[in-house]
Amino acid sequence: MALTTGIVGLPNVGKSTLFNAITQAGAESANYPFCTIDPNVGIVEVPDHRLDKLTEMVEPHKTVPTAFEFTDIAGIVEGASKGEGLGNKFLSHIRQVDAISHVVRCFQDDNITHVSGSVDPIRDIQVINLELILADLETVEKRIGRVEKMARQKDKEAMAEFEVLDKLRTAFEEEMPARSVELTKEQMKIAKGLHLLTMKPVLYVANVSEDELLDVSGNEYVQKVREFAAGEGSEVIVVCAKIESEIAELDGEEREEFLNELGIEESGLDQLIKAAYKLLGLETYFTAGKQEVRAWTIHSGTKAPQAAGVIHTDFERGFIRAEVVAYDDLIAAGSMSAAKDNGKVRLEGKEYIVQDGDIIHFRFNV
Ligand SMILES: Nc1nc2c(ncn2[C@@H]2O[C@H](COP(=O)(O)OP(=O)(O)O)[C@@H](O)[C@H]2O)c(=O)[nH]1
Ligand SMILES: [Mg+2]
Repeated sequence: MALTTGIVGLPNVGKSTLFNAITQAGAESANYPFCTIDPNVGIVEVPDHRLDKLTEMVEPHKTVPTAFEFTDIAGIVEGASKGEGLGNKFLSHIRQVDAISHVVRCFQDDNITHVSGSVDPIRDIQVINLELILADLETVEKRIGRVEKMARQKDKEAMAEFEVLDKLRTAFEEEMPARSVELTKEQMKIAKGLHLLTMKPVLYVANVSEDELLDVSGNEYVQKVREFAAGEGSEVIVVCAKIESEIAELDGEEREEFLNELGIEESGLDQLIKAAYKLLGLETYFTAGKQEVRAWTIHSGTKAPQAAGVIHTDFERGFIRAEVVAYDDLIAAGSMSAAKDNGKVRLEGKEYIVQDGDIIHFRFNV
């Protein structure tokens, strides 16, 4: 399961700088055979302090965090959906991602040209969003062309679909994204089938200057982005792409020291990764043995056999049961055997919904 977040934004807002920080911080790709090999794709490990704690407790030979991908998607400029700039190649790239990180320029730097001549994050956001909306409008209109006639002839399915398409079209004509449209569960299913760009969840990444990172209260651009995002129910995180690329070059203690010097607790990149993980509705469970302590990614609400399937399809096919202990219970007990003695290790079956932080041992038979 390779989950991908696409980095979008106007030219010169700091996408590649941020992306380079991502690849610098880079995960060891050998651990993630399912990930794409592509110069525009960076694999990141998801920071998780629980994994460190489990490693301390179990002392395994190897510790493997869970990971997902960021893709640097260049080429969106005003008119891009109509073929300006690199044209609409970016559309197919965005279609493939699960979520969008939208980088917005909130830094002043006269040496760095802004495509529209001035820093104005809301205008920038709207330029990008409009290109995506126009692309979606085209998708919806094409589809309407197919189902409208059938809907008029009172075909039940076509009528239901037409209703959804019409709602979406109205929203797009008002320059609103698909994710802002209220749909019932059934309608959502229909809408999902259209693979719309503006249905994907968005995280706004406000790129601020070096000297503002610690205290952004004076940065009115960031305030505006926050207000805008709140209006559509999206999250904002603040980074300084330039500093991120410096942080990413360091590791271990050096990195800690540099963060301390800067007076920040967590790098913007780590915040971005965590926010994107949450945005995608993802959770983590762990396996913990002497060979390996490892984090695995699932969608929240996943049942035990499917969670096992993330490790190997055989685990899902031959699933018998899961031995589960909650993270807090295991840490409180101090060891797996103590947790067992305390009755904290449960036997769960096929219908068990895996909880974030569960440590699981799967029993299977193939
Ligand atoms: N001062 C400053 N410059 C930055 C920052 N982030 C990016 N830049 C500069 O802006 C220019 C464009 O950045 P780039 O990442 O290539 O933008 P992209 O076109 O969105 O990929 C480069 O010269 C970067 O060094 C930042 O946080 N502060
Ligand atoms: Mg770039």
